Amino acid sequence: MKTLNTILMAAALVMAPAIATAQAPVAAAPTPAEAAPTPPPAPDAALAVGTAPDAAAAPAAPAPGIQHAIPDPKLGQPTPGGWLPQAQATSVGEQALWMHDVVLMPVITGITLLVMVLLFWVVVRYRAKANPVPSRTSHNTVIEVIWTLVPVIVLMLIAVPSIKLLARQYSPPQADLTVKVIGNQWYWTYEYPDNGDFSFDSNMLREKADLTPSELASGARYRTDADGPRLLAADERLVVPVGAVVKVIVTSNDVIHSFAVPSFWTKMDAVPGRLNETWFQVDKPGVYFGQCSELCGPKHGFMPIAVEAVSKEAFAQWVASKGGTMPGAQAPAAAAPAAAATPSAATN
Ligand SMILES: [Cu+2]
Repeated sequence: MKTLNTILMAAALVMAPAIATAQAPVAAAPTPAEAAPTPPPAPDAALAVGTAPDAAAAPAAPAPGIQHAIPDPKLGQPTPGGWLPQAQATSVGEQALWMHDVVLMPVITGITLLVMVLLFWVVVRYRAKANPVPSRTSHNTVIEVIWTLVPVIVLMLIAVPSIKLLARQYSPPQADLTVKVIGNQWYWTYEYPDNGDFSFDSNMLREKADLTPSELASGARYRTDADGPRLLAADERLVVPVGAVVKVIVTSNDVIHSFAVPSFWTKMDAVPGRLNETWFQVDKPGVYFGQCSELCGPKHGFMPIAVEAVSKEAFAQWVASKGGTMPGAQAPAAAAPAAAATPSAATN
């Protein structure tokens, strides 16, 4: 299938030299309109690889892409002046945030205050001036039992919700969709093995001011507010169906990267030669941003992650526009009404 795709891709490239730039999608609209709010869907279509296995060299007519959502500044991205964890978009994230806010922070605060008060009391009460003849006490069984048992009890109380959370994070439910995430210096590659094994690269969108005049003249794409915040917007988003359990297989082509999306409470190292697994289930449609979180070279800070959760119908349409298929659908042409065929219709 991979070889076939490569052959079809090569044929398409020979026939249409205009789409030969595989990495950086060519913007369809050459006019650099200042505030074009919606990125043209054409680059998706232009990059679609041939899909029907029995189709001859002729590239299949690409399905139309989807209207990508405009990110909500309060959801799935950092807020100006914010110093608390981002609002969570997954139930695991909510559980983890509860663990942080309700269990860990109060316990840490309480212990710190108690130790501070005790220290202060000892310094004042047992200072040398007030005690010319020092006490020769060296053991107190009651106190020793208390200061051993109380920390043990506190740790055991924390362990119960902590291990529950850990187990939930690392024993995922039955997956509705598998996505393979591959880190590269310095961009991400996303593969959809359940959907005809199509794949694409996701690069950071640069600011208009950072483009050279010749890039601007050739219609190169730059970031607009509809794409997302500066340094977080990507030219291609990792699109997933809302409510579906997404299994994420994480690996790398070169050095160690890390796939991290703060609003999912998801972070998994991408290690060359190794397949790591994590999962998420987004409850709300929207665009969620993350970044590579393992120092991976000079452009480590410029390989953002943009995840878009869409309806099942929009996901099927997006998959078709990428040249993929929905599980159960026979041919890409039948992908349009494929929502019913998705196994992901189960939960939520
Ligand atoms: Cu990286």
